[in-house]
Amino acid sequence: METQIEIPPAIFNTIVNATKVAALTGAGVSAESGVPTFRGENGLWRNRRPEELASMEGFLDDPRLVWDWYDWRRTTIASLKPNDGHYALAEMETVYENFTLVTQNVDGIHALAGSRDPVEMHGNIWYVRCLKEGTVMENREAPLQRIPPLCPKCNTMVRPNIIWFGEELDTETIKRAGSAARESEVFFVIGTSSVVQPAASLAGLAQRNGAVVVEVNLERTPLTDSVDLFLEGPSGKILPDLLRRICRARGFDV
Ligand code: BV8
Repeated sequence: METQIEIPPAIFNTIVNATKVAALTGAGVSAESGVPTFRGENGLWRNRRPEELASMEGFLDDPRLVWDWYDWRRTTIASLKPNDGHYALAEMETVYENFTLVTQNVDGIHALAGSRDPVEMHGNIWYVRCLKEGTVMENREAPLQRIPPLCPKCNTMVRPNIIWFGEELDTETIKRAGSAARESEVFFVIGTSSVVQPAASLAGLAQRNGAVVVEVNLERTPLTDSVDLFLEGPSGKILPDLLRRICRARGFDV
């Protein structure tokens, strides 16, 4: 049964007729696949907060504990599948002439659903980086054979190739995310609490450059008061329904 999402006609026309569209996703888009979110009721792990674990000081203080956390997350994620929200976002790449997916998620599930080249702002949990040489390697062991894992080339400990709190994002990634937001006519913000910077500033950047900003979330966030349209509900329901309505309005028989 379709969700009853009310969209003002002027905004709906912009969404239907846009050529340049971008979306920013957070942990909420993977929640319906079973991936724990960060700040929800299950956002704690062994009574530690993500901000403590996902940081260089946390890692250097106890690399085994931090690798246990990542191993637990990797092993959890390895068995999970994309949900209909991921698939709808992948399909938007064919519906819109120019669609860019920007994600804060490190779970790699957008690519599994068919998103061709997601901008992974915070890295990817399936890649590790040698602390000595900086080499980035794919590592999909779940669970890890050894904790902490070592570089196969030089035997030095590796870290997750993920951006931790207090660490700078990759300049190319910031550039891609920034131009996608600046150039978009419609900017979706989906399943994120919109507290982590610099990702949380992308919606404002898009809006200042003329984009209609559409937020999809189970609940209101610090961004909600400033968006053009707030669609309250699960992204795994709302996104497929919205995509069907866009395609119908364009005359496709879906
Ligand atoms: C940097 C990798 C600077 C780890 C992550 C400016 C102001 C204030 C603070 C700062 C600032 N600039 C920098 C900071 C500090 C910090 C920051 O933003 N802190 C926050 C906590 C205030 N930022 C940084 O440190 C960044 N670095 O800016 O460096 C710098 C400059 C020069 C020199 C040196 C440094 C780096 C940030 C990256 C941190 N890494 N992840 C890992 O994943 O292991 S962030 C982490 O939070 C995840 O990536 C996660 O994606 C991200 C954001 O969380 P959300 O995705 O939003 O998830 P959350 O659980 O919070 O919310 C889920 C939402 O979904 C909820 O709203 C819920 O209602 C909704 N939902 C749930 N189910 C559904 C749903 N919605 C729809 N459908 C559903 N079914």
